[in-house]
Amino acid sequence: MTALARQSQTASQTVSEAKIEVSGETAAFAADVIAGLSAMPKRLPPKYFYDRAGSELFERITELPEYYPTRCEIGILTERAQDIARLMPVGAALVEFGSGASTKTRIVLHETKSLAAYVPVDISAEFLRQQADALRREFPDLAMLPVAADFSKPFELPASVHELPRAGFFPGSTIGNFEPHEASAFLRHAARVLGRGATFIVGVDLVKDTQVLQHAYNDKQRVTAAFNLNLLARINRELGAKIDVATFEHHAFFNRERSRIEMHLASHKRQRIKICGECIDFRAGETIHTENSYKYTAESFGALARGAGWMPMAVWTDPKKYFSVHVLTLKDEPPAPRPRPDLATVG
Ligand code: AVJ
Repeated sequence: MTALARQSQTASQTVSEAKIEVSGETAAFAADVIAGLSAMPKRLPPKYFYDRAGSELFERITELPEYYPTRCEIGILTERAQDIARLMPVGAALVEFGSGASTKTRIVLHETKSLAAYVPVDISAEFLRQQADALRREFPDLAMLPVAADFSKPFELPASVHELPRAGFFPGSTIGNFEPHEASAFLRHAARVLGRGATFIVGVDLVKDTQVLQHAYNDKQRVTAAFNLNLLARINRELGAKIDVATFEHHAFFNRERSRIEMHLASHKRQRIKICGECIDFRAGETIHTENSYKYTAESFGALARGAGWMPMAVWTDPKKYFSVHVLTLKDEPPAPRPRPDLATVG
């Protein structure tokens, strides 16, 4: 084979691998959408909010006057940066679960001079690489070891941090997207990843006045509505559906009994939509449940963490007590995965 032929073969292989990758992601999206919309009640996983358009809308949400979590958490981290630095194991690797643009991490990195490495874990490989390059320029003395992975599933830490003590960072109250039992399973998983002696810093949104909560998810400029409706626009863009987005409406309310904000997309009318050849019927007013955002008290989250094998060391809040940052540590062995209730063989 000539060098040129070999070269072109490599090129076409790369292209077809890229295609497989893309169609694999789209196929997974299609399967999750069909499964969710065939379920009763209808639902869609919130992780699909964050395509390019959705990520930009989320950035705008964080700047809204009604959306207090981001401002409150940045305030707490800035105020407590020195305390955080003191609580970190010396020479530790800081592992961030779902790092995004690492905006909040920079506050910690600037203050914690004793860190040896930063391991941002994010599902978006391309964005992760760009962010790591920027961080390398800003923090030339810190080893930047990005890991492209779904942080909620098991993943391997880079070999070069195997011998280092670890600290974890999980800001933004992303933990509120999990059902409480899933949040507990995630905290156990994080304990296994971080290991003995680890410190874990977790941002958690707090239960508060219902009006404040509801306004944060029903902003005047309707950016949150656009963020929610973008899920349908994304289905149209990526799965070639023809959903009339204007026939759906953003609903967000605080479910006090379950202590969570629920977001839904409600169909104004009875209608049938078609996605990848599948027909989905809506009754007038029927909703798609698109997100839960659980709110905890400082005590209820502490109890959840303790139940998952962590020791609560400190909890900080903003002056209005809208948001909390928890510091957890792992004293003993990381917990073994909780045994699943097996179906006993009868007979
Ligand atoms: C990023 C999941 C924490 O629940 O407040 C913001 C997402 N949804 N507005 C949240 C969100 C609607 C956000 N989290």
